[in-house]
Amino acid sequence: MPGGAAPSIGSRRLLESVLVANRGEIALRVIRGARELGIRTVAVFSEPDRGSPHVLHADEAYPIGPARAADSYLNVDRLLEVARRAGARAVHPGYGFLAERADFAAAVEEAGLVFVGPAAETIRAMGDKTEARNRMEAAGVPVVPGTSEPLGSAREARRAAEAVGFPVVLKAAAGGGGKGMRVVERPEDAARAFRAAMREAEAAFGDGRVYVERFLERPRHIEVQLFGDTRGNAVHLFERECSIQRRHQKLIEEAPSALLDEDERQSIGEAAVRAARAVDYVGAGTVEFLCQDGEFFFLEMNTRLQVEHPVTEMVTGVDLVEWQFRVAAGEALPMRQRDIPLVGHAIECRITSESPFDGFLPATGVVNELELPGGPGVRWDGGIARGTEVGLHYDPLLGKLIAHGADRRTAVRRMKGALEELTVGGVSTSAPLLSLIMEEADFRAGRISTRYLDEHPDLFRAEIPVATRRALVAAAALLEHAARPGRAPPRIRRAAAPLSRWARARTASEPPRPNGR
Ligand code: MV4
Repeated sequence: MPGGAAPSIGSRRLLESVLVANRGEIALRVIRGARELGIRTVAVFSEPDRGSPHVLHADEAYPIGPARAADSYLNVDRLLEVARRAGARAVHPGYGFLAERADFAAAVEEAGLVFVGPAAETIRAMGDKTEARNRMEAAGVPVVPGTSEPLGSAREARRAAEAVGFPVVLKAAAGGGGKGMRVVERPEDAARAFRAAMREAEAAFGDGRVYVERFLERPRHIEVQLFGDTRGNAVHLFERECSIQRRHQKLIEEAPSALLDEDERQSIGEAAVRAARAVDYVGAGTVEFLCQDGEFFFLEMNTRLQVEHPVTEMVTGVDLVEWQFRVAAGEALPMRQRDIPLVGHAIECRITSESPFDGFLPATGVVNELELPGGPGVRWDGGIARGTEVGLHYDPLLGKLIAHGADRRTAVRRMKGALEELTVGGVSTSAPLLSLIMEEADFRAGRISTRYLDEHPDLFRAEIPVATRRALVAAAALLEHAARPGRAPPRIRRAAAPLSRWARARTASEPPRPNGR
């Protein structure tokens, strides 16, 4: 096996250059991975992204249109035209946008370029959730009890639901990621729910096929990172716990899961490898499982690198983007299963432009201040810089904080510190909520499920809206100091926590403190 060696002569030519068909933090991550291998990088950007970090750090960058994603990052013809003009040999889709569009993968291959990802046919097959279920079941991967074919009628829906046992969930065959799900508690509701689910699926995906699964009421979401190559090898890189999410948007991810023992870890990993082999998987992929009462069930296979891949990188030491490029160049996987280590614990917090204490309202603005944390085990994967304009055209993900430590407690402590150090000025972010979660007792004890946020309303209740709180804290500090000139300024650090901007606010006359605080 090549293990760490440079790509062979042939491969090196094949992947001499790559077009990165994405923006923000993932574009930058892919550029960094390409740089490790000496691959020339070609970035693309929409009008508002002209000055973005991913544009700055690529070897070349080309404009592809206005802000609207449909007119820029999703414009396949334009992307392929740039690839041709720049002489790129490969296309990396990142995640989101075109990453799981089988027609895009096919168009890239037809243009004579290498798609850094699985075969178009694999993307298509796994995009059809009933086909995915059937192929996994045939491969001996446990699936949630349910129907293997889409339902033909409301009458059939009720019969199927009764056979599976209530509660059930109706899902769109073309769906995924929670879109178009409908929970049904009683037989008499099945027909109406079926008709509604079909209409919704038709409207959302242009494909009204709906199937039924038994509804697991308090599951955990555990997913396994897998990797395959073109030579028939497949391995897993252990699991990630992704239960803490809101409306199917993950907030916090960890590796490994605090709730699996070694036997469970091994069997879920082996199930994921069976899933990979069943579809001759090439490249980076993820198998999602729902876990409840010591059982796990296949949910979906995601045919892309995922946002939360860094926690896997931190515990295995593997550069997953590097592996993607090597596999795309036709190399064998750099490691065998038994040589892949699992060291310590890693946590990722997603820093999004949202106001968590105002119902997660999308936040906009100009990043006018940016201080990034450091220290042992702390990593920042971001796509913003001072001056970046955050609008409403794209995903709210600004970047990710990742903390690694010898054990979960250490990782949590480091994450808490990193969140306190992080300053993003000018745009509200998820950071203050994440900071509260790092101190919450159930989270600290690993008592988490997909219902975690619903079951902890106090995380939101105590909070005055961020902007108001900042203003109040600052005003109080100034007033108190003005009333007592010559005295030590007020200790506002604790009152302002976890809002680190004000935690570190100083008045002009404050004398320096010996410990730097
Ligand atoms: C389920 C489920 C319970 N039972 N399927 C939501 C996202 C999509 N990938 C599948 N989802 C679910 N499917 C059965 N049979 C509960 C969810 C679910 C969920 C899954 C993972 C993470 C968070 C979730 C939040 C709500 C519901």
